[in-house]
Amino acid sequence: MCNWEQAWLAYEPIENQKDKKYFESVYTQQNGVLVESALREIKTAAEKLFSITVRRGENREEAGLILELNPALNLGKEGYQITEEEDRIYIRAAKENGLLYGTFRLLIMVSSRKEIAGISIREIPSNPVRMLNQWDNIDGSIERGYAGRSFFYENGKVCVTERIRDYARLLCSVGINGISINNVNVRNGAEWLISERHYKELEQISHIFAQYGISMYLCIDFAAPMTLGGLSCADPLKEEVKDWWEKKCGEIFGRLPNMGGFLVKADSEGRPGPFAYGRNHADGANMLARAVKPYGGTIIWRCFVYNCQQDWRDRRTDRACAGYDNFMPLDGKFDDNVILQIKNGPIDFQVREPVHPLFGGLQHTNQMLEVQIAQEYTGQQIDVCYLVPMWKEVLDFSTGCGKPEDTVADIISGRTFGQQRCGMAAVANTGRDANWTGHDLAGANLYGFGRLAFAPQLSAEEIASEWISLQISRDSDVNRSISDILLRSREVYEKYTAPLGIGFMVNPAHHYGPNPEGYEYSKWGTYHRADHLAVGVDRSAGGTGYSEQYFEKNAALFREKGTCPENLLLFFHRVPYTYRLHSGKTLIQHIYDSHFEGHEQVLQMQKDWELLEGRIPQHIFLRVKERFTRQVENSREWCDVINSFFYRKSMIPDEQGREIF
Ligand code: GCW
Repeated sequence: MCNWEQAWLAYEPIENQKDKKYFESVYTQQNGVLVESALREIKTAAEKLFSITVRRGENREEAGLILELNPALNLGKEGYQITEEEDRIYIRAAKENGLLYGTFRLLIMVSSRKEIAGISIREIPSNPVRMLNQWDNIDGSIERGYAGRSFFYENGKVCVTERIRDYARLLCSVGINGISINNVNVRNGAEWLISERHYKELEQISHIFAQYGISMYLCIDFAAPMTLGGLSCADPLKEEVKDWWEKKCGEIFGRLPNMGGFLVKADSEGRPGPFAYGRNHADGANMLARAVKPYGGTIIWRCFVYNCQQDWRDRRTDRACAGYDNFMPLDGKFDDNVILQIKNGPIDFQVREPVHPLFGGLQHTNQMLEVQIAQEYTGQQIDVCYLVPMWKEVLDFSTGCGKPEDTVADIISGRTFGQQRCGMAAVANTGRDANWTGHDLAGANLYGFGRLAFAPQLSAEEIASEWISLQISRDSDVNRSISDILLRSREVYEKYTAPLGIGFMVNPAHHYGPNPEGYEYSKWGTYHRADHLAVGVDRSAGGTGYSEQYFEKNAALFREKGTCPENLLLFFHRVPYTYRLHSGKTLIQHIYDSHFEGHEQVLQMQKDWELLEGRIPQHIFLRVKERFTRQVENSREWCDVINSFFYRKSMIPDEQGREIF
């Protein structure tokens, strides 16, 4: 018995056996590793769903399910088509990758009780790269991990376990095709992952992922030529450094044949990078890109670059501006096998931020959107916070970059500027907990990320409901109740935490719970500058100028208080407490009201959950119930601390006379 669950691939038995006929016998002429994985999955699923043993048929006439390659269908490498013809289901694709995705899609449809009789669907992924970033450390801890320790590492060693295969199945089933398996902060021994010490285990892991069409990436230490190679510098323009990386890459790609390339955090939060040698990010990234090029490798270079040694007294430097300032001048200077990975917002995965202005800004550079499934600033998998609606807002944002297809979804898919290497990446939320994600409902975020990266047009509702029926219950009333909780959860979280886009106000370091001045007098560049009259930083044209990094269409909205979307008001402006919002309420009254409301809505979600007892598996019921107890406490704390903080600053009483401390 393994000590982890199967999440959305549980394949709970189906009472209605009408689809059983398709699965009694399967026929395919293909026999590559991906089709072997598809056949194994069909066997596992049919056994659990229908209690039958699937036969691999000798001829297509007797089969209910047929997997065939058909390059003429223009489905690309990963697209597929599923149709029913004369009582048989056909999965067709141009490549085995598509057959595997089509197989998972079909199994998920059956398992979530969707109608498959008469099925006719055709899907091609919107984003070429759909990737997870593990922030797992080699000692077995996980940076911003909220679901137990790593299942990739333990005490400095790489672990090869069956759990990794199940992880690969889960990821593949939602269309993920890349994974970086170590933290972007490469330290405490992780530098040595690219050495003989770990190749044997890494090769086994990369082999497992290869069976599911998932390329493996490693995060590297930019200073590796020094740390590992004993050179005196890591200057990307020095011959000996280039030679070192060239040799190293020959070794790595020779030993790990399923390598996609490297993910690099450089000159960011203390990580080494090209700046030390007076070089820029393009110099650094291109040097590595040339070293991996002979093997078809890609360098994914993060844009999370800012001065984390700021002086809080300095009112001119604005962390929000840093990403754009650092990378815009380099547009067009990166090699073809470099992808810039850009966080969804300019600061850092807050519950509400504007979309990063590099989207649309960069027009001659491969780029990828980075989101965080791990809920570092959105409840840490203790508080429920369904993130798909937030990611959809980002994807749907129209950048105004002057092209007809100008949303973030268009740009990162390559439609807008014709890139081939682009897509979506996400910081994973998984660990050794039995349910993988700590909070059971956080499973919806992992599932949702994959689905959305493959098919961004799906709605948050559809994804939630599909996931609930796979992982919790197929009962439609239960589904509706849990969907309701998920769909309001982000708004509720936003209400009881930092108001109107101001961000942070969290406890330093671990980032859970309120601390309005936790980052106010520190070096991290995240200030709200609240005094007795007003709060917020003026980021408009007359302030730090951040609003001017957007194209005029958006800059025009953001730069004025009156047109700025209100949920971002305090991100862009310094606003007096007595300022009237569109609702007619003053800012201070809005803060009080939304915080009380947020906490009350958590109590309501808790009640709604308690009504599910007996209608869903008891272990899931109890685990989530325990999380709600903690969320209630957390939301109370946030509500009281934030309201008291603003009351004490402003001395303006609550119109409703509620207790504020
Ligand atoms: O917000 C910060 C996190 C760090 C993280 C960093 C990053 C991996 O608090 O833990 O480091 O973002 O994205 O690099």
